[in-house]
Amino acid sequence: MARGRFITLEGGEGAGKSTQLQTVAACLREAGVPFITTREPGGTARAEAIRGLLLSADEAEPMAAETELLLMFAARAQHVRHRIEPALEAGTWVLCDRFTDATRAYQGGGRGMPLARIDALAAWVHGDCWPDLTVLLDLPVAEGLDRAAKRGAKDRIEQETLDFFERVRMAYLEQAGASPDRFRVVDASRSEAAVAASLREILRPFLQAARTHD
Ligand code: T5A
Repeated sequence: MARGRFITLEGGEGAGKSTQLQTVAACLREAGVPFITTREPGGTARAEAIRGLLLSADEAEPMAAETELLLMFAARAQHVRHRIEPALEAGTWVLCDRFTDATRAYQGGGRGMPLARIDALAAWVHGDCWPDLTVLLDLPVAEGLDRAAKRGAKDRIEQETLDFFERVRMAYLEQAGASPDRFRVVDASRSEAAVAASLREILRPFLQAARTHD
């Protein structure tokens, strides 16, 4: 049986990942591809519990950058072992809201943790289980934060500074530039419909190539 394909959506706060995950899901459904949707941090019961730790603010004991990085990978280890790998092995496609590229952008670019350390953790936790396709929804930081703010209270990471999110954006764009075969960058400042149309354009040849290779 052919291994499933692994697709991730990435981007800064409020970029529209959750919204556009539905577009990708609709494309896969129309193509008759078996798939699951999931997210990081999270995706399994234990990983969702770790997400709770990561996103809740506690001013009495601020989270150390090292703790944050290790918790991201602790959640990812559960997710990869119990959800992502079993699905891919069963021929099911995995559509995931964020993965290790987010760690490179947020903990690497945003927090300034050494990329070599992040890459070593990634190699340990998920080996060569990297996405086959990553769509980066890119938009100016202020626009994304405005959109996210309309949704309500900010979580711990959303309380970061504008500079932090500018570094995250730059780190994402650098990663996309360094891996052009895997990344597609989409201008996410346009309407939901325009962004959805771009995603459909990206997925058409990807689905065709997957059919040819299987
Ligand atoms: N994190 C995560 C790390 O630091 N390291 C890691 O390794 C990982 C995996 C997770 C947090 O953890 C951090 C990153 C995050 O800070 P999250 O919930 O996954 O949190 O991520 P968020 O970015 O916070 O998710 P958001 O829900 O804020 O962003 P989305 O999913 O990109 O945006 P979405 O689709 O919910 O849209 C936000 C709002 O904008 C509207 C939507 O209707 C919604 O109201 N919208 C648009 N408005 C106008 N035009 C468009 N084109 C729009 N598209 C959506």
